[in-house]
Order: sequence, then structure tokens, then C-alpha cells
Amino acid sequence: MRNLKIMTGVMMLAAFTSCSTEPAVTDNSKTPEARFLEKQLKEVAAHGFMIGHHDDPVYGIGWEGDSARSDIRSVCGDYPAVMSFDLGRIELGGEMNLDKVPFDRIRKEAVAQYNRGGVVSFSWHVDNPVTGKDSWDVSDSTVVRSVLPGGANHGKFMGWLDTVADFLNSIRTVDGVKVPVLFRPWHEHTGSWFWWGQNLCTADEYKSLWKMTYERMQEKGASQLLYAYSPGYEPQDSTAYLERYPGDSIIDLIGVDGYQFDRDAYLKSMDGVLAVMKQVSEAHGKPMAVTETGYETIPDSVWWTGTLLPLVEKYPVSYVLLWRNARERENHYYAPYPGHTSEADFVKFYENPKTLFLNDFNKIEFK
Ligand code: BMA
Repeated sequence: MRNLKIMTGVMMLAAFTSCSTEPAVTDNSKTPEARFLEKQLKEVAAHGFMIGHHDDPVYGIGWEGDSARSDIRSVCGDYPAVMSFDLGRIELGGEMNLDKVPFDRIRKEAVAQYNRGGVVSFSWHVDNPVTGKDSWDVSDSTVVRSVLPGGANHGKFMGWLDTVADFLNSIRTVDGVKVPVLFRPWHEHTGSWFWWGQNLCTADEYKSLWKMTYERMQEKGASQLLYAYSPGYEPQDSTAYLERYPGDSIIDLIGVDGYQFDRDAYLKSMDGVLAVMKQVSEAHGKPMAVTETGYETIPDSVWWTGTLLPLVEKYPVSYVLLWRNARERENHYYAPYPGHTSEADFVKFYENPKTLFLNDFNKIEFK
């Protein structure tokens, strides 16, 4: 019965389309490039999972600002298929983000990554608009409420959103095409370490923050954006995972941010949340990804093939993104660099057919 209904529907739609002089219905809320990125994110998991790295081409261990350099490429010969950057402090109008990366450089690298066929994502560690301190300032639990319509900081915050939209709209190819990006604000909200976190606002306030963000981006014409929902690994059932989900009409990809401290605890939490995400992904028709992960300094020489690969390959994950290789903070890195003890294992990980680096990703033909 169900199949019969679907067939009838398909036939009616085909008949309507062939008789109609109207162009085929398209999703005008997204540019063609954003729609193609959406397709890639959905279909890539049938081939394997892309590898991503935050701030990959701008600095690494022992270097900064070199042209076309990447710790990941230095180790395995290829760039990560996904590169992410952070917008934190763009709202203040400065030239550099919170990690002292110039926004001009970020723009250039985002275009370069798009031109080489890769994927670009942005997080936003936005300052606390009430106290003027950073994202991690959780001293006041009325901040989200205060930026929503009617709140004391609403006007100021809309200006901040405009700054983000203007920057993202300025990331264009030489032909003027806006580079499609996966925007990932309001992340790790299931913990309480950011001013938009679990104990700092209600579920309704959090969802309103998303809706307001999305609507402002649309008003500003930033229709090249896709949106990622990225809780931490705290939720272990779909009710908890979706407690603050802003809705299918806003979100394009569901994610999780989770780091290893203790191996067993990491595997248990990640397995739990990834199994939940698989159900949510199927029920909501959204691709899923490990939007941030890693093991700081990688003090396990076989972590790549001994922990990360066996964990992730069980699930239909589109990408796994490693956090940054800080050049200004000792022992704060998540990808190997030449000479690191996990280098040989990372090369094995790279050679595994399931891991998709830039060249692997470029070989996939998207239907
Ligand atoms: C954190 C750390 C910080 C950094 C922030 C934003 O996880 O890496 O040093 O400032 O992300 O990139």
C-alpha cells in the first residue's frame, strides 16, 4: 500500500511537471552552491567520512602564515577535505579573530579551499554581549534573553549578526560566487561553559536565538549558508539530543563535539550519541558529522587506527573534524605534525579507503 501511494504521487508530480510551463520548484532559500554542498554532505557518507581540521592552512606546530602549508598535508601528502575557521571577535570589528588569525587571511583560505574542491565550515566563539568578556563567561544567565527581541541587548546583537553576515557574504570567488559554508554557531550547548549553554538559558530561548540568527542571515542575503547543530556528547537518547533542536527548516546537518580524555569514557559517550544521531539523521533526513573531536597532543601512537577509525566507521558520518594545532599554546594540538609519535599511524589512517582527504573527496561523483 505504501509503495503504491508513493508511485501514484510520483506519477502525478511527473505529469504536473511535464504539463507545466513553470520552472521546476527549487529551494530559493539556498544558492545553487549551497544546495550542492548539501548534496555532497548527504551522499559522501556512502563512500566514507571526510577528514577536517580547524585552522589547518593558517598555522601549525612551529609555523605560522606560510603559504599553502598544512600539518596534515606535511604528514600524509594531502589536505583535509574540510577546513574550519572561527569568527570569534568579528562582531567587535577588529582585524583578527580570538586566536589572532586575520579575517582577510581566513577569507583567502576559505576561497582557496572551495576552489580546490573542499568544504569550508565556520564556528563562532562570540564574546559575551553583556559583560564584554569571552564566550566562556557564564557569570550571567540572562544573556540569551537579553539579545532576543525586546531584550536590552537586542539592537547591539543584531549589529553583531550583521557583521557576521557581511563577512560571510564577502567570501567570494573571482567570479563573484559566494563560497558556500557550513555555519556552526551556538555549539556545545548541552554543556554549560558558553553563555548560550544548557544552564544559561531555557530551551525556548536557545531555539529563539537560532531562529533569530537564521532569519537575520536570510534577510542579509546570506543564502550560501548551511547550518550545523552541534551539541556535545551529553545527550544519550533522541529526546535529549533534540531538546533544543531549532527545527528541520533551519538545520542542514546534525553534529556532535566530543573529545577524548579517558579512552573508555570517550568511546562510550561517542558510541551512545552517534547511535542516537543515526536515528535522528534518518528520521529527519539530515546528514550527520563529528563536528569537533580529538585527543589533545595525541598521547597514543595508534589512536587513529586504534580508536578513531573503528569508532567512526560504524556510523554514516559525513566528516570528522579535528581541532586546531595551536602555535601559541604549548601542548594544544589535535592533528599530527612531522615527527609526532602518531605520524606513521596517521598515514595508515590516511591510506584506509574509508577516510576521505581532499583528493579522495574530489574523486567522488555526486549524483
Ligand atoms: C578552544 C581552544 C582555544 C581557542 C578556542 C576558539 O577549544 O582551542 O584556545 O581560543 O577553541 O578557537
